[in-house]
Amino acid sequence: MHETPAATSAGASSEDPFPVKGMDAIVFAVGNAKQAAHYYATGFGMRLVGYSGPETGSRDVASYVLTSGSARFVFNGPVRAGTELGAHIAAHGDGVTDLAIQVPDVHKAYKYAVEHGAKGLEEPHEVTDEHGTVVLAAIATYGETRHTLVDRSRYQGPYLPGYVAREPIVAAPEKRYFQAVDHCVGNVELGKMDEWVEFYRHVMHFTNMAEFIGDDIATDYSALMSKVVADGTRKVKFPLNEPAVSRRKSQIDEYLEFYGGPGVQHIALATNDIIRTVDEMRAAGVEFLDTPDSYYEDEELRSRIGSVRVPVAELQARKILVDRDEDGYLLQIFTKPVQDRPTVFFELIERHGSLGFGKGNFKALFEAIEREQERRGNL
Ligand code: TYF
Ligand code: FE
Repeated sequence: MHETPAATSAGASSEDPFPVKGMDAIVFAVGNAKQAAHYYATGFGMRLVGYSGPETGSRDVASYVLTSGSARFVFNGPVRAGTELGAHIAAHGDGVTDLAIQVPDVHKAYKYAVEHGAKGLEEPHEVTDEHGTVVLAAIATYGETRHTLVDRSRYQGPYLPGYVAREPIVAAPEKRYFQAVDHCVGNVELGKMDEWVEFYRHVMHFTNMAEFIGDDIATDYSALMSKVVADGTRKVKFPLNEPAVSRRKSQIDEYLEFYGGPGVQHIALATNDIIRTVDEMRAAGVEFLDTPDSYYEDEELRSRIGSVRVPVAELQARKILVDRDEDGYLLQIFTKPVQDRPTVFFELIERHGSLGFGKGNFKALFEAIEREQERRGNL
C-alpha cells in the first residue's frame, strides 16, 4: 500500500490516537489466592508486594500482588460464599480476568475506545489514598475478559488505593526469573479471530504483526489459526487464536470447552537467562512441555538456527526451543497448564533480536501440546 506524503509527515503519523505505556498487570481469578501467591513466589520467583482483603476493608475478595521486574500479577480469590468472583471461578476455573494496560491519559483512551466500538464496563474515575491518585476505566474484550486502562503516574503506593504493602512470602531468588510480560494470547471461538483482530485495530488502533498461522499451516498440523496485533511501539502484543477445522480436536477447542468460552490462553514472560530460569523453576516443581530429542538432532534445525549463545546440548537438556528469523533468534519454552483444567499456561522467552513468536517451532510445539491433550483423553 502506498502512503501519501501527508499521511507520513510528522504531524499526522507520529500522533498515535491510542498511545500505551505497557502492560500494567495481569489479573487472575483463582479459587485460593493465598496458595496461588505462594506458587508464584516459589515457582516463578515473584515477590509479594501488596495485599487487600477483609483486614483492609475488602469484604468479598482477597488480592495478592506479586511482581518480577516490570511484570505484575494480581491474584483475586473469594473469601466467602456467594460472591461474583466465586461464580466466575465456578464457570471458568482459575484464569485471567483482566489484561490491564497503562495509558498516559485514561479519559482520552476510554473515549477513543468506546467511540470505536468497545463496550465500556467502567467509566473513567479517580481513586485516591495517602500515596496519591490513580485513574482507572475498563472496557470489555473476548469472553469475560476485560482491559482496565490505568494511569498511575501520580501514585506511589504498592498497587492501587485500598492495598497495603506486604512482605515477601519467601526470600527473593538471587536473580529474578523474568523481567517483563512479552505477550498475552487470547483464544476465541471458531471464525471469530478476524473479528477480534479488527476489534484491536479499531478500538486501540493496534496493527497486525507479520507473524500468523494461516489456513495452510493450520490444516497440516497446528489445528489453529493465529494472528498478532500490537500497539505502535510493540510494548503490548496480543496474539489471537481460533480453532481450525482439522482431523483432530483442536487444542483451542479443548481450551474453549474446559474454560467455558473465550479467554486468555498463555502469558509469555521475557527472561534474559532462560537456562537458569528453567532450571530454577523446574527445581521448584513447575512442569514444562517435553520436546523429543529428534527436534535437536534434526540437521535442518541446526543449519537454520546457526550459532546461538549456548550449545544446542544445553537447550536439549532442558527442552528449550529455538527459532531464527531475519532479525535474530529467540529461545522459548512452555509450561504445562498451571491448573487442573487444560486452560492457562505460560511461556518463557529470551529474545536476541527476533521480534517473532517462534514460527519455526509451531510444528514441534503443537505436537507436544497434542501429546498432552491425548494423555488427558481430549483428542
Ligand atoms: O504466542 C505465540 O504465538 C507462540 C506460539 O496455542 C503459540 O507462543 C501459538 C499458539 C499456541 C501456543 C503457542
Ligand atoms: Fe507465545
